[in-house]
This record gives sequence, structure tokens and C-alpha cells, in this order.
Amino acid sequence: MDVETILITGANGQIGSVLTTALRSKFPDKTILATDIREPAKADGDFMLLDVLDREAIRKAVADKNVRQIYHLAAILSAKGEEAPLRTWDINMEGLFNILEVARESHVERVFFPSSIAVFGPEAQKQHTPQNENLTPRTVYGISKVAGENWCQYYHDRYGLDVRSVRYPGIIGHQSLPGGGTTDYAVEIFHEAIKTGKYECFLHADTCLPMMFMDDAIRATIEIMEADIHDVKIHTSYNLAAMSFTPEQLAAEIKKILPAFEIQYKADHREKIARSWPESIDDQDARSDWGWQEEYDIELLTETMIRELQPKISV
Ligand code: AKB
Repeated sequence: MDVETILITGANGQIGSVLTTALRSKFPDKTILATDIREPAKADGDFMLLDVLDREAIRKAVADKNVRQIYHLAAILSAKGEEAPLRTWDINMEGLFNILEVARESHVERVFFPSSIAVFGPEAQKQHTPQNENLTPRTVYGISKVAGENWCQYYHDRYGLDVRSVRYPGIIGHQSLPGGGTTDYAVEIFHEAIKTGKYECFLHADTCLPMMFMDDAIRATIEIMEADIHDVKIHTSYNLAAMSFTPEQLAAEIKKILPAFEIQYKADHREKIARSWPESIDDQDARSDWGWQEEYDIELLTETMIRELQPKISV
């Protein structure tokens, strides 16, 4: 019997790289096949160059490698997406269709699709934004995630495909760097605080956003994928939350450990995107359906980020 494979698209990305490592240690008996359109800086396991726009190549990888699960992380994020809206739409939607089509026609048993707080728009309730709030996003990334969620539900209802999804908040980790997102400041701030003692933030001091520590995000991702099928009741995407804070609140936490740290604010185009998103999320359904529970709050996140990054960053 061939060994089963879990395939990850966008595996060089902020979440993909950490998820790949986590899946390798959780499932040592399975092949964890990392794929991306570029070679990784350092490959420490199975890796394949794969363009999510190339359906034939995905089909071949799935057949040749006995792929049973796909974590489809390849996408262009909110801020970068605004630079080339139509290209972003193509990559985010064509990429998803290729994965869903190959999955339904093959032996793939389960697909993970990452959605985002970017599905919400300025009209949504700002605090404790409900699961079933109206979705009126203003970024092409957000529009693609709303459409993607609905297509996931369609493939579930029409073809019985087991697609699972969470709406990620901003993800903060020491293991990897983000790229092209609006919540990226919350990772950059730690690198600059340790490297230079200063940070110029591209959001206003009081712009509050939902955030989550990387380890919690990875655990949520694997937990929803491993949950009993009957416990996964929402087939668009689950609201998911851990904490919410402003740049000013995060800077205050950093100062408790690095008292000389200084922050300045120079908001750019990303401020408007951030202001269109919720400040906090109601994720009761994820908690009651499949037992979601975060471990990190802002204090533990800050301590962990500084402790892990300090030895890696040369002053
Ligand atoms: C972004 O800022 O675009 C992402 C997200 C919240 O989905 N981190």
C-alpha cells in the first residue's frame, strides 16, 4: 500500500512553512509534500515546485503521490492584492478551482481552505463580529475569500467534498515572515524592536485588529482538519479568534520587556484596509462545534516572540 501524502500549496509562506513542519512532526508515517512556485530557502523534507494555476500539474502530483489531503494556502494577501486586483482574483480563484476540481475527481478526502477576517467590510458589526454577519469586503483579497468560502460550500453540497475552513485573524509568529498583508506590522514590530529598538508603524496607534499567535493558528488548522466530520457544521468558513489589540497596546507590551523601545506612527494605504475590518470576532461556533480554544494572549505572545527572536537577530 502506498504511503498517504498530505500536500501543502504555498508552503514557503508565513503559515505554510510552519504548518509543513508541524504536520511532519504530527504525522511521521505520512509523506508531507510541501509545494510552492519557488524553491524554499532551505528544504528539509519532500518539496515540489507547483504552480496552483497549473491544473494538470496538480492532477499529476495528486495521482503520482497518493495525495489524500490538501492544505491550499497559496494566495495573494490583502495589501499586495490591491496592487494588481485582477491578477489577484485570478490567482486566488483559479488556484482554488484547480484544487477543488482535482480533489473532487480524485481520491483526495479532505481539503483545507484558509479564509480571513478580510471577508468582512466596514458595514459589519465591529465588536464580536458574528459568524453570519453580512460580508461586504472592500479588498480584492476579501472578495476572493468570500467567493472562495461559497465555492467551498458548493463543492461540499453538490459533490460531497469535505472542505474545511477558518477565517484567520492576523497571525504572529517568530518562525517565519509575513508578506503582503495588512496585519504584517505585528510581526515586523518585533524584528525592529530587537534589531534597532525602533519601529515606524504603517497603521494608526489606535487601529484595533483581531490577532493570533502562530502556534495557536497551526493548532486550529490541524484541529479542524482532524475533527470528526459530524462536528464540522459550517461549510463556508468558521470565525476564529484569540485576542485583539492596537499597535499602541502591542508597543506597551514590548516596552515591558524592552523599555527603550520607541514607536512612531505613519499610516499608509493599509490603514484604510485595517479600518474596514472587525476589531474583534465572535468565534462561538468554532468553540462549541469542534472545541477551539486559544492558548496565547498578548502577554504570552509578546514574551514568546522576544524570547525566540532575540537569539536569532544579531544586534
Ligand atoms: C492580511 O493582512 O491580509 C492577512 C489576513 C488578515 O488575512 N494577514
